[in-house]
Amino acid sequence: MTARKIILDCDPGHDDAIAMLMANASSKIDLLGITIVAGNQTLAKTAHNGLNVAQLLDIDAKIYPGMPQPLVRQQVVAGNVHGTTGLDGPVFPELHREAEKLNGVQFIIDTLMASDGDITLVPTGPLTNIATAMRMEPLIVPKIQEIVLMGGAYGTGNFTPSAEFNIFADPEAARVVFKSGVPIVMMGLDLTNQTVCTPDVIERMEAIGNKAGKLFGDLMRFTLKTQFEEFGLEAGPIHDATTIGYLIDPTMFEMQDMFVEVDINRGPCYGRTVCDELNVLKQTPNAKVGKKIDRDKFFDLVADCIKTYK
Ligand SMILES: [Ca+2]
Repeated sequence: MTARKIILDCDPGHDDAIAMLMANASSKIDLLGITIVAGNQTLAKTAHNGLNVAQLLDIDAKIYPGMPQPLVRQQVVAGNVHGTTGLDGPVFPELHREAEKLNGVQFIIDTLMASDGDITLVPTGPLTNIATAMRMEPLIVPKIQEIVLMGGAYGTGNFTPSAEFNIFADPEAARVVFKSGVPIVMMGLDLTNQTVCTPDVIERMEAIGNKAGKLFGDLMRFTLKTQFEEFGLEAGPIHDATTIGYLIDPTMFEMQDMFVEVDINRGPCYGRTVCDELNVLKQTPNAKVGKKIDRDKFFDLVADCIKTYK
């Protein structure tokens, strides 16, 4: 089997960092580049965090910062979950790695246009970079093999009662992406909240005894605290890493085809992914929506990825 070519588009972010770790580790994934978007924190901070993680884990893929602001709405960040740096918890050595000069949006366009239609986009932050790329160069749309994203929910949101953070942070961009016609895999909160990383999981990963295991522990020990304080969750889910898990082993997941639309009305449902779970609208589905994940297999996979590091 040839490795799946991907561009990871992220806003690191604790769970983004685990997605980077796994994407770099797996022989089933060919990580072509990492584009960064504003989201959990400002672009300056998410880019800095991405570089820190890449340097610590010796990730060869280049880092391309993209859009610093959402398309239309005023910027919101998730300091409540990820802290003031956007990646509170780990202490990183002095940063020597530098970001690329080429804008992340242009990297996405150039890479897709030069491709044979065999590249998957993996967004784990707001969809600003992806929507901007689609608007700047519509010819990329049929070139995208699939978009495997973390965002949204068919049940309850986590930033408003209706909306999940990534979608709420740029609902207009999300609407562009969901209407693009590109096949979408949506890992929403309904699925990702099943990946709660309890203390026994943290101890298991740390016991692997390498820098990746230590990073995992430093990250997830911080989110243990914030997830309990903010959401009453027993520990932090690793939302974003489910996208990489799906690309490595889709058999761990139970999915359902649904028609999904993003609400951009400025009412209480702003940023909601309206998912037609019962197919009452009789529309052609535009997304495979995650419903269940085999948590044990998922954490076995995370451990396997961590073990590939020195
Ligand atoms: Ca993220």
